[in-house]
Amino acid sequence: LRFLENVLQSPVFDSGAAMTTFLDTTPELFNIKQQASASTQLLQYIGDITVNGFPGLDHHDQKYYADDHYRPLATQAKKADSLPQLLQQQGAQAVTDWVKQQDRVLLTDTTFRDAHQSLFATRMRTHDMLKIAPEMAAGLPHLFSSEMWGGATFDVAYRFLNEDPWQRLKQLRQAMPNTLLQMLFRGSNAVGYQNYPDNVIKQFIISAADAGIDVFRIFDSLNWVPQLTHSIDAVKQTGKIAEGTLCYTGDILTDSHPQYSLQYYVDLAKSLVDAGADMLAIKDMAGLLKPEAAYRLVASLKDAVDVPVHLHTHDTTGNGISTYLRAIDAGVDIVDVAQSSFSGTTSQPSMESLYYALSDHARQPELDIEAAEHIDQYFQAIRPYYADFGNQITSPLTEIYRIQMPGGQYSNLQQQAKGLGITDFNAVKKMYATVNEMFGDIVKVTPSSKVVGDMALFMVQNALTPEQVMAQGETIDFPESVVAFFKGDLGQPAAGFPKALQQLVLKGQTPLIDRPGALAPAVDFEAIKQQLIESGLDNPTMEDVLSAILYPDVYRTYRQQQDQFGPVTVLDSPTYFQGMRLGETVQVQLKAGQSLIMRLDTIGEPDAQGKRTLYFTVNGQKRELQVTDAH
Ligand code: 3PY
Ligand code: ZN
Repeated sequence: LRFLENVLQSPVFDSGAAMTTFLDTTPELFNIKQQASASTQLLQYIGDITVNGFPGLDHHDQKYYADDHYRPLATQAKKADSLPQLLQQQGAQAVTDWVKQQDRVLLTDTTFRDAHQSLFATRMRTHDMLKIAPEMAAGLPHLFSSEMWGGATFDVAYRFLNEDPWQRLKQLRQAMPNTLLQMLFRGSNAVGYQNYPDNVIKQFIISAADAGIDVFRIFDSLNWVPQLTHSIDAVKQTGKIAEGTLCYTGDILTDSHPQYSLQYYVDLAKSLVDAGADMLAIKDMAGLLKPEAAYRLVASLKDAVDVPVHLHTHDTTGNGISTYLRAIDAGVDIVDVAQSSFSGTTSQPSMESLYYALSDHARQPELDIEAAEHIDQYFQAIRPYYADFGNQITSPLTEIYRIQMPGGQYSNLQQQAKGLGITDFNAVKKMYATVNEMFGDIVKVTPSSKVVGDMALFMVQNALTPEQVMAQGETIDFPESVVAFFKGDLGQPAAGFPKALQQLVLKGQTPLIDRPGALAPAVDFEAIKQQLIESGLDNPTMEDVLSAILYPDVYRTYRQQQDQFGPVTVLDSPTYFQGMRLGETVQVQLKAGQSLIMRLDTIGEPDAQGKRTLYFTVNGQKRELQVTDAH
């Protein structure tokens, strides 16, 4: 055993130099080789981040994080009598019947999905979720669901966190057996930004359901029902819960947006229920739904349809809790909240605040408030790890009532503007509202919101007014996303396309009037699988195939990074995002019973090629590696 330990820790062994004959004669040690090289890969990753900083962040001295003193409560997730079991044993209708019988309002916790998507560019790592998930499952047994997957979490996991999102889903499924797991599904775009053929959408739903999703919140970025029905159908075939979504835009309290009247939403709700939706969601992605509007909308929907109504808002405009209180008076069944430390502004309202706002109210949610507050202490402790990804919004932005920009888009667009050298973000915001009018007042949510944002940036950058666009449009080379939108690639807006602008943008191309997903040829999954095998992946799963279809480049880069950096998901977040400081010791658990204790001893000066040598001690053995200093 000692011999093996020595072999494992030997830098010669680890470098691979002594590997070939050793492994030829002892193939059963192959797993040990993987373990040994994992330490090299991790050191390489840590070395690179230590010297060069995390991609996209300013490189600064590593921060110190206070010891959080957070100690998880001893917990045991309740396995029986919970909603996942009800769903599994009796089906979706049994769950929705149960929801309708509840007098108290139910809660969905968005902390693992929308909250960090909207506050910290979707960067929360699975490592930080898994540490608290069992306590959430046990301490919050009355939740309707945890929204923990979908939206932007899928590509960000691969792109920036070196994580497999499917793995996250399976790990959380295991950690939260008594909680319904919910995802945000872009009806015809799945978790991507473009339309995909029907067989891809259907297979994605099947694979997500198999991996653990119970509730699919399905929306279309133009509220175009034909793009929702196919996904609703696919979810129903899996036996899971299909939540059909109305994206809320305009203002039903005024006649300033005549196409988005109360009647429009009621008609939309009826169409979604007719299409088979088990529940309805009102998705107020920008925080436009004012308290009185919430009351009228929820009351009208409850009159018009017989399925539970689930309300989602963002607190961007500052009135989230008031909106929920009025919706709760009108009979809304479920509302979306986040743990306090990840709530407010562009995120959802706070779970704990809502609980107290409903003190002495007949519909106060069933919640162990002290358990919730204890859980929130954990999120308080990890929030600083993500501060560098924050959107700098610290207070309500009431101008959003006019600009109508979704919570998750604000900071993205700010970054895009900066990247283009546009310093006056107020001009971009104003133009965003102008472009919305030029486009015929459309629903703005991923991906339609990106089209409006791209056009606003384009017009500000080129100092174009709407009049100039209309006068000079034939010679203007419009952004790609704008051309795709006017071609009908995202579907059809409620009031159709403004014809004159459409002609200028399309320059003779014929627009689609049918559903793009139905027209696109089916993807050959077997052929993609073969390509993955040829690219060196052993036994690709259907999940690998889907990821390769949705995000070919991102997925390829992820796999290259995996080969280079190995299992970085085992690192704690401060180490993952900022590397190590001199003299620091970090311990990681590679798997049960297998730890690495790593200390960074010295960082050498760059040589003539800009390479620095870093000296570590790993499990008592000296190690060194070279990192190119990119500065
Ligand atoms: C997403 O599509 O990711 C959203 O959160 C839209 O609001
Ligand atoms: Zn949202």
